[in-house]
Amino acid sequence: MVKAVIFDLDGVLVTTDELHFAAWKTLAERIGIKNFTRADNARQRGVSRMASLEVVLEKSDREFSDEEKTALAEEKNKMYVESLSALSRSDVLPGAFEFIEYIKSKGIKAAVGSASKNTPLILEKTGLADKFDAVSCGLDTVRSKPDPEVFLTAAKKLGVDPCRCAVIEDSNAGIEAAKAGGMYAVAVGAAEHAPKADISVGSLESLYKAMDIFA
Ligand code: B16
Ligand code: MG
Repeated sequence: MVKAVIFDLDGVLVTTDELHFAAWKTLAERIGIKNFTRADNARQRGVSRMASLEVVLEKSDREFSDEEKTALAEEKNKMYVESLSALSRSDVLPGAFEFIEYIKSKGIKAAVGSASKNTPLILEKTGLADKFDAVSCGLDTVRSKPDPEVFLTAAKKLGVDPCRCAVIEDSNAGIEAAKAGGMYAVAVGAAEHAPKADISVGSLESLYKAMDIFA
């Protein structure tokens, strides 16, 4: 039986995925890449900032030093964080608050497992900060999804055996990370057809509605 649910953040709980895309596209254009697409952006879902930068730089004909890469990642993050200033409760995806309340009412713990180093800021701005028993994010980890580190850290903080945790993810890398950690993997949204997922749903809202029917 599941004793904890670990929620991915970007694309599962909040709509920050569009803000990431806008900031990466602006950066890409600034360095002369005109054809940075949504398909490229899809490969950035769930992976770290530096791994996301590599997806952008693949489209450039020039080489970048480590120092330049660090500066580019900082430049993108500055734009992204500026765009987060307008973030509010209305950016929480439909069904998220309700689903968190639902699992808590069943005695199931809730945690966040996100690659983002901006997780504390995003949780604060969206009114989600006090909803979780534990938060594990890019600030706690050194390895990026599909490595299971971020989810295993969440399970450890919760004091729940990984095999009793379910992960809800919108990225293929995150689904692979959940399975690598021995957890149950629920794919939502963009990850709906992830091959390794245990179950797939269109959104957190549809998952919540399905639970509610059997409550
Ligand atoms: P940051 P998640 C991930 O969040 C994003 O999906 C991914 O696009 C981003 O590169 C990564 O966080 C790092 O974010 O630059 O804010 O540290 O889906 O794991 O919640
Ligand atoms: Mg995500």
